Amino acid sequence: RMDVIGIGETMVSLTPDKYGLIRQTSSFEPRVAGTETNTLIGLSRLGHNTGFISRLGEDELGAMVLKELRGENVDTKLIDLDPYHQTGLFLKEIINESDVHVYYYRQHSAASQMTRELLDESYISSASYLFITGITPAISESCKQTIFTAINMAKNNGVKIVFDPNIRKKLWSESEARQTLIEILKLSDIILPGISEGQFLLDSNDPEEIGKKCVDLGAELVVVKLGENGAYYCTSDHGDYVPSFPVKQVRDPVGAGDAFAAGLLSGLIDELSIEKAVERACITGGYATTYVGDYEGFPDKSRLERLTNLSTS
Ligand code: CKP
Ligand code: MG
Repeated sequence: RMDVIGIGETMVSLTPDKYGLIRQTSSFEPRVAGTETNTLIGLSRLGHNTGFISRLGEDELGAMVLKELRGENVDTKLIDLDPYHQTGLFLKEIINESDVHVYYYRQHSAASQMTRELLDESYISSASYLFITGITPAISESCKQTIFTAINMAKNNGVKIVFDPNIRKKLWSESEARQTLIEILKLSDIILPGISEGQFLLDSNDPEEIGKKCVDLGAELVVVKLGENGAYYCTSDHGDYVPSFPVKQVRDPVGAGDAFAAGLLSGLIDELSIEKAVERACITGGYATTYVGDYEGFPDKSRLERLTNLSTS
């Protein structure tokens, strides 16, 4: 049995070995990155069973992604290899901790060629949660169709839909993004927006109002990410704020949202109360920013235990 299955695109990212403009670097560090696998890796490190549905180029970068996912215990059975299209790539420029830029080289990538034929209903139905983000439907028309088909398969089998809007304006037009993501919001059981995403999709920057609007659209749980201010969560009958995990030095904020999703789902799978699960999300999300790399700093079980004791003592 699977706990969480994700669908999306995982790429290789190249980051200059020191802070500054890309043009000034003399060497890059290669890493593996992609929002869905970041979250799945976070969950696997916490002892949960995860699987990823995707397409990779049959090339060296694809081999690197596969090796990494297998090393992190993410099931790769439903990753297709494409002999005609390449694995996506992006450059990550860190000027300083609060000024980070991402440049994609992912057009016509192997993942963008994903079609719904890749989906296997029995695989999806074996999971408790299907983790979706707003990046996959932005990659291509066939990826968008694949996402909606996967959501249907999940819904037909009682698998809960967890949705992180992750809006990437570099990948599609604002109007298409808004229309598609609102459609997915309506199909989601758990929604994890940030404030800017609430503003873009629901015309509000108030966490409580964003939460209420998502619940009105049908979500059973909404957790609004507030960065250094923690998070606000709500269901149809209860809502509250949870403080952030204190972080001494942020090194790279990219991936914090994915770590947050991993912590939350881990807490729910472990049957913690919603409040405790959101606390876990704040710990994993905050801690992840102290490492360079999208998921490198995600805690494993024993580190999470130590961090949890720290945050409650
Ligand atoms: O919202 P986050 O900073 O948690 O997401 C980061 C990921 O998938 C990163 O790994 C990158 O590859 C991406 O989002 C993306 O496609 O932008
Ligand atoms: Mg995000």
